[in-house]
Amino acid sequence: MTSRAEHRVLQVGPLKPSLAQTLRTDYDAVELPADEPDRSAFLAEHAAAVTAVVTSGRTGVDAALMAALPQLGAVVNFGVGYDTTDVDAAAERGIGVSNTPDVLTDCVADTAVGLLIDVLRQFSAADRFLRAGRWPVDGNYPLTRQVSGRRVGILGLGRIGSAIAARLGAFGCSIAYHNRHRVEASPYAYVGSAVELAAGVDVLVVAAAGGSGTRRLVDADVLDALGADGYLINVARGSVVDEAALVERLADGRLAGAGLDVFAAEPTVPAELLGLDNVVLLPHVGSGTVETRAAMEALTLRNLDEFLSTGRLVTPVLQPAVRV
Ligand code: 8YV
Repeated sequence: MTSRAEHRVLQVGPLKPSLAQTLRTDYDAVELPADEPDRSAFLAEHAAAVTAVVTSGRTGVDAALMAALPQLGAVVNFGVGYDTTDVDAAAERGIGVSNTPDVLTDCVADTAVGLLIDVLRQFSAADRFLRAGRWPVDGNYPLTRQVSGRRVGILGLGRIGSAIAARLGAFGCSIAYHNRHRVEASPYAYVGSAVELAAGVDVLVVAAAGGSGTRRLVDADVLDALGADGYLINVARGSVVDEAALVERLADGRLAGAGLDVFAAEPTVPAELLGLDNVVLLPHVGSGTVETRAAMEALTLRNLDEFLSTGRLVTPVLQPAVRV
């Protein structure tokens, strides 16, 4: 057992303001400056004492920063996705990594379904049409596509993918999925590749974890298999999709539409998408409700507390090595 007094907590990257405040006041945390030369001077002063980092999926901790923190024992990540933290480097150094699973599943699944309905029924575009005064001038809004009963493919049948599938089941949608491994207890049809999955559905929903294993899993071939009547929904990470190939196909009609909460280089969104009515674009708000963000904050602090008092993590991606 260690005491809090032996620990220095480091905040890396921006965090929810109430979480950052708690870290400062209750944990005496320090914050890593974003840029050089402040960062080097800061590390010269504090690096040797840092045992725990609190960060988010937006920033993460790379191998170079881990190497600069010789006593680092845990990276506590606010968010379920941890692709910005180098977990292999953490494993080599015996550094634990935690995330915030489960508490955000419902909100992210709700977002996926909301995007799916919006893009097929064009509610956001119809809202713009009405506000622009076009209803009395142009008449009825053009017909859109039915949601209920559609064939949906889920790419990544983890917690969030399963929650999306359960919701869409209530819409009478038929569900198939592709995943790294077949999910034995799943009632849904397993398909052996992303291309095959895309070829057999009307809507492909990306719910796979980000990182090197899924980079551009949805490539030009997958998008072409989805085809001119197909829709793509992405609530996972922009890195899972070949964004340039997606933009081209949305612009020239080789894909019917897309609902996107995530992008390859957030907060930058390809300018070509902004003028298209067949896309719904959200600024990465999947987990962004008062309730869910409070639960994520509480779980982040539970992980930090557990690490500071026992050296273990509550929701580990990787437990810290036991130090003797
Ligand atoms: C957060 C997310 O917005 O949990 C995730 O992986 O992408 C979102 O819930 C993000 O991590 C906060 O930085």
